[in-house]
Amino acid sequence: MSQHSTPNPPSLNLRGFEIFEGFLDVKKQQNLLEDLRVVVGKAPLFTPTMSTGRQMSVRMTSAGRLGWVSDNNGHRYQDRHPRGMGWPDIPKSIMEIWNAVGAPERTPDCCLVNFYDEAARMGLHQDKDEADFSWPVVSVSLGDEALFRVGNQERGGKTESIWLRSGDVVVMGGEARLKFHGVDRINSGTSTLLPKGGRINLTLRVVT
Ligand SMILES: O=C(O)CCC(=O)C(=O)O
Ligand SMILES: [Mn+2]
Repeated sequence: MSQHSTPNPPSLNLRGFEIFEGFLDVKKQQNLLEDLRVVVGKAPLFTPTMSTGRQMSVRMTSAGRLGWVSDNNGHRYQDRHPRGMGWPDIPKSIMEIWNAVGAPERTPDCCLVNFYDEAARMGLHQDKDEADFSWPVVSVSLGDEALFRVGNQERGGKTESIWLRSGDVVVMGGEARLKFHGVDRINSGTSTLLPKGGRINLTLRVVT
């Protein structure tokens, strides 16, 4: 297929996290945003609750066969939005990213869509709700830049951080797949992609 013939641009490696800076040009970012508006129109953003009972500061929704939810019953993937509708299909524009840097031989089950306003953050965590950690998670950043922190396979120890900007793509695979990661903060006003500011992060995941 044609997507295999295009070599990927050079990437940075931070503890196994493969970072493709500027992977998406502005036109592609705008197209993605248009496709995401359709997704959010069908499956509105909601505020998840953590197992501690506290609300998360990010709002989220999903596309794909399965979506990630977190409420008083814990966190899991399920085939319905909390309001009962099915999740919309993963847009082609997003699948192209997966096929270029992820694992084109397998279709991801979920595209988690996180929206960060200027006060939102995401604590250090591992992505462990999936059945097979040999598949990578592919992350796409849009909008304001975010301080992305990466740690180790176990909680604790030294961490390092890097600013992720609009159009950057991160592949969390191999030794990075189970490493702790999170978002310390958003640097608001650093991108004009989203008219009202903020940041969108997409993560593509093979779940089953
Ligand atoms: O927003 C990000 O860059 C990371 C998001 C993330 O780790 C997650 O949704 O599990
Ligand atoms: Mn994660």
